[in-house]
Amino acid sequence: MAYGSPERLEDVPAYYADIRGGRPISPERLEDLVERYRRLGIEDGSPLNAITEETRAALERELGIPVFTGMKHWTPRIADAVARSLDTGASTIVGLVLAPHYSPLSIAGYRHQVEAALGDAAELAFVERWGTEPGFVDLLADRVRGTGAHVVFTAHSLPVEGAGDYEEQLLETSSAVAERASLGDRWSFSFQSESPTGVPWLGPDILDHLRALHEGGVTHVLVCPVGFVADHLEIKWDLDVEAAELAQELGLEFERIEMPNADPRFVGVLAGLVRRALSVPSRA
Ligand code: FEC
Repeated sequence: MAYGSPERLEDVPAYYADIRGGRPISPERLEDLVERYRRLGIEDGSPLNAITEETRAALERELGIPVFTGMKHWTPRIADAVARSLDTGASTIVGLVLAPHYSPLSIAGYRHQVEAALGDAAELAFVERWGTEPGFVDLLADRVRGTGAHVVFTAHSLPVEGAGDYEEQLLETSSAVAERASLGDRWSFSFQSESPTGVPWLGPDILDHLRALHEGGVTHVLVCPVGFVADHLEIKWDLDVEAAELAQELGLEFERIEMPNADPRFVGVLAGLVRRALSVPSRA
């Protein structure tokens, strides 16, 4: 399962309405979102949907069992993926989200959609969190090892209220990667992509964090997102445009790691998670 992304600019209002789940939408926020998607180039195709399909197909080849995509906020819907899985006669379904860290405000929503569609038609083995999966930690460590830069690990922020132990999990992944890559103390963590919803969100935000690093004498930053696995709006806009522009203003050298996307090594990590879930169906 993945977050999902609009395929065309005309889809953005319906997509945003789905994310808001019936809560009001400000016309300015919608306009701003359409503009971000325009600049992301979705008129030529959504990077996230294409990468998700590539990952799905590679995982299916690797596992030799049917793999279906279900999107949280767009089509194909999670309910469609469950229906297609049941059509194969499956007695157990593995639920795997392309986001490593659990929170009641994020992964639980995917799980609810699967459970609602599945009922008791088959057994569910749901992989709830996998942020310290050794293969994933190794993959990220290989992308930051040897850098002369200060490494900033990032993840999507969430409203403080109800985030559970999300921040602890993110710090656990970040410190595991830092240790594996022998970064010493040349790393820190910040959140990104906060929305102005009128409630407090987890911080610090990456923009404030870059200013603080600059004031502290850091001159070169390598950003390593740990809470996302693919190139999408939050990477290609929030980091590659917004954060990069601020870094340029500050005179900070700014780089970002390549995302795992459908890298065969990453697909191997996902396959391992599915195999383990299938061998312990009582995790459901
Ligand atoms: O490329 C794309 O088209 C989709 C990129 C995308 C990903 C993503 C992942 C996460 N989100 C998470 C939490 C929230 C919360 C809100 C929220 C709002 C948005 C909006 C867009 C959007 N998110 Fe997202 N998210 C992506 C895109 N997200 C667009 C709406 C416009 C905006 O605010 O900028 C606030 C909802 C509200 O308004 O109440 C909360 C979390 C993740 C990482 C886990 C996951 O992938 O499921 C957490 C990718």
